[in-house]
Amino acid sequence: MRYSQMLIPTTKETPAEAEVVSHQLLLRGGFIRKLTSGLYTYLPLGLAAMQKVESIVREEMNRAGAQELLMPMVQPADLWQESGRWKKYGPELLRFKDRHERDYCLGPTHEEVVTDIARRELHSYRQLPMNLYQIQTKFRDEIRPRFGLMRGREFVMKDAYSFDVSDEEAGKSYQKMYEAYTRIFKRCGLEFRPVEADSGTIGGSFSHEFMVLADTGEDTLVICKSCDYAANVEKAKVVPGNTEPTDQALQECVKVETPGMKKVDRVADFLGVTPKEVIKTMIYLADGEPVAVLVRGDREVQSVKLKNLLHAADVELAEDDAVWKLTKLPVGYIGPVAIPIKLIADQEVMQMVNAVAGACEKGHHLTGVNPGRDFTPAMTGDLRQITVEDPCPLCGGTLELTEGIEVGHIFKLGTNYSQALAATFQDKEGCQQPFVMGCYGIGVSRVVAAAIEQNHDKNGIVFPLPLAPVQIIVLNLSLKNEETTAAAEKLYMDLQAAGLDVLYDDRDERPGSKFKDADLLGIPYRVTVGKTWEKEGLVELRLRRSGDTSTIAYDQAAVEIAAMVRAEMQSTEKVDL
Ligand code: 9G3
Repeated sequence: MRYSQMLIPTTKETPAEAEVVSHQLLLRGGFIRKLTSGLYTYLPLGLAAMQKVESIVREEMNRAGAQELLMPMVQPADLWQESGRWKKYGPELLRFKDRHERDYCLGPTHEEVVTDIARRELHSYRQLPMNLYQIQTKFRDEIRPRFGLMRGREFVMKDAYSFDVSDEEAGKSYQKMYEAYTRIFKRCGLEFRPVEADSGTIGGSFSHEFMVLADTGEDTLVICKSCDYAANVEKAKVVPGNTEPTDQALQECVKVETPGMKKVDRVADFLGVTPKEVIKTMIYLADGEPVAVLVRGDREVQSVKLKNLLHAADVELAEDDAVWKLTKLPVGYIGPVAIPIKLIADQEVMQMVNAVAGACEKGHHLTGVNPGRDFTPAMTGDLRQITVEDPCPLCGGTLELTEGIEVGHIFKLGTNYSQALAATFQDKEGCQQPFVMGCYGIGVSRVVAAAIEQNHDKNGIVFPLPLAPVQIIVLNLSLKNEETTAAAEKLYMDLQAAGLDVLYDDRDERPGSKFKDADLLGIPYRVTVGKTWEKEGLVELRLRRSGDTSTIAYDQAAVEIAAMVRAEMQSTEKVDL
């Protein structure tokens, strides 16, 4: 490709709306342009980078025995009515009517459509296992699209769906996808961790997220320094501390005046205890119902754990005025004793002895509160946010918290969708059985952004070679000099003939701005044809990641550089699990 003829509108300034580095660099590098909120055009180099991700995904999915198909993006409402999800989703599901007034939605995912294919075309256990996948544009009407390709409303997803005769066989399909994902993200040159995840509302009983570690990730992970345990904090189980039963005598439960003391720390200070000895009572709305959630004073509630324990579709912390309106309880003085609403306690609270808690009376707290004697929760469970002080649930080692960008998510679906859509196959005994399914997603466009989050420096992107839109850029620094230009052009043609993706910078620009653009675009290999060639017949090679530069005799350059690029590509393709 000749730079002078390409649409690569690089810019020096950083657009104000771009908050994260990948969004800034994708805009500055002329890789994407915003059409409107959450909708982006992939300009030529942006599309080329995304297609590198797609081809790695396609190779590994095919290697795993999956078959590629392409389903419609527009989906008829009746399939979603059959699965019961038409009403389940709010405005995030973009719905519309066609000219015949029939209801449709833009596909945010394709469980219903693929299950409909299965029920029509898969009839016998002999046809199983089967894994069908597509790489396709999805639409989810996010309320606040931001971070460019990281959270767009329209995005490119690889979504795969497996069909098996039994849970055991479905486990094998799941494992195959787990391994394929590991290969995919390794080949993309990403530092990632598979983590146990909360399977959320799609009802699967088991799932793993694949997280690219990066500070701007929207998910918080807990990872162990000693073993390969990793989990989304929404799911990470807390090992109950083995607090030996204290021999403390149980005090009487006494009401004390705590005027204006609403916060745990203030009450603890005022009463001369630590927050660890205070029971914190938070009022949540679980599907609209108020519940009182108890955690130790120095802990935080993990709301996804609460949601899962209550099997609620939605839980949220009640605003202060809602608390008063719904419960007539004085915010800041709420406690578990004689409270007129459902009590849910974190397991740790039940070990507390002689604790402080709100008295459910303005300006008053209780001391000497003992769980089991003074209150009995309707439910107890692991509800609190894990901390780095907690031991690794697997090996007891030290935990650390880090941010991650979810680039993949795989789920065991069981028979949720096959039962809802009466999608069955005939088993060995001739009986009709519902397919046991799994579904597997990769955010293809998000992988490009995540790769940039993890691979950039002050000069711009540092593409991992497998994802680079072009592998080499050839800079001609003496455009006016016919010999130099002829040499540069020949080198460009030879490198292209060697099968490499080459960008030839033939623009009439100063060397400095060519160097800046090559760095900004993150192109792994930069070859310069200029003075050094004119004087000594040498070209300069510079590696973007390390900054290492070397000179190569012109007539060896194409062969040597092609060999280097091929060698590096092969090393990324050889992935041992
Ligand atoms: C919707 C809307 C948004 C959604 C969904 C449905 C997420 C929805 C979960 C999945 C699960 C897997 C197959 C590929 C991998 C992910 N957001 N999910 O089902 F209607 Cl508006 O999509 N699907």
